[in-house]
Amino acid sequence: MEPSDSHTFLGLAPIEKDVDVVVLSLPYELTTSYGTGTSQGPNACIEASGQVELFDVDLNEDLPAGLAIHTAKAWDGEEPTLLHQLDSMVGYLNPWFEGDCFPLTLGGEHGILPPLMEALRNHPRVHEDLSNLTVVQIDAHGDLRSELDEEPYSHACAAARALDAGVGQLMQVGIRAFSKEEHERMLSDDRITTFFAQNTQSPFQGTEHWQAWLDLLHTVEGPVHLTVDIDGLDGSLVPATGTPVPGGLTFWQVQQTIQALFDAPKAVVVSADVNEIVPQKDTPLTQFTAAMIATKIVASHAKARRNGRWNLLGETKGTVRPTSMPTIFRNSIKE
Ligand SMILES: [Mn+2]
Repeated sequence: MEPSDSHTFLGLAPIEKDVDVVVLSLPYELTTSYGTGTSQGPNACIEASGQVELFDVDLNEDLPAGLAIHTAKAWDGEEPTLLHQLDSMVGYLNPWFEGDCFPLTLGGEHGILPPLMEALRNHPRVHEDLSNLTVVQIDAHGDLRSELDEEPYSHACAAARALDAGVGQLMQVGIRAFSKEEHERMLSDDRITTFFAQNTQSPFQGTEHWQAWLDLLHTVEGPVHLTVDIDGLDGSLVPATGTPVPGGLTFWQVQQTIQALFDAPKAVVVSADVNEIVPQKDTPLTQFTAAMIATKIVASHAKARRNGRWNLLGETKGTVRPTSMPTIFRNSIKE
């Protein structure tokens, strides 16, 4: 499959000016530990989205449902070091995090989360203080390691770095592969709430645990970022992802999570990402599953907007936005 920028999300006609939803691509791959191919993931997902049904039964309308959805040109990723890449991702994301549109970012490995946090820090609803932000994480892994192979910005550390950046609350679900260090952090850091797959997927008490998760989402307040590592789904649904893991969430549990979060009366989901997408070659199942999730996110945003729970902050700035090259990550390392 040749990467190309010729596809648009959902196969929609390109738009020229006002943007309600932007689909951003971070084809970033540095530290995926097992599989390879996350750098092709965003494009494969966008291509697969052309086959997704536009009607969403919960929205009761066809997408784009009156929204102008812009598929932005992918981040080019041409930087000499990891820290340059992280800064460059922030520079790519920043102009879309000004509150005038809803950014949906496709990855790329989960290492895109720290740059997303830096872009969110400047979001007008976050007020330069990430303690105002809740991150909801669907994942097989805790991503709470302090480092992996001596690399603190590994995908296996993404959630730990988000907390280090100052995130107020981290709510995790689907979690079933983690180290002792991560488990201890889950139990000791009172900003973290973890719902383990061992409980939510139990054939006996699973329903109770699942309902408790949905009830928790209903209570979320303030700005939220939703990060969906597709390996949170059962590995049978996403066999090509970097690290497929058995025993995961069903497709419907992920849909319910998205719906419950966007429906939470006191929360505003300000951005979302779907990551660890890898194009599958024998069948497009992995990228199609990712595209279905991305589409559900956009439909749920459309519904929140229709219900008056997402208001434009400032004037929309069109489709062409200059990137920049901040020095946040490079400056964070003291030699
Ligand atoms: Mn992850």
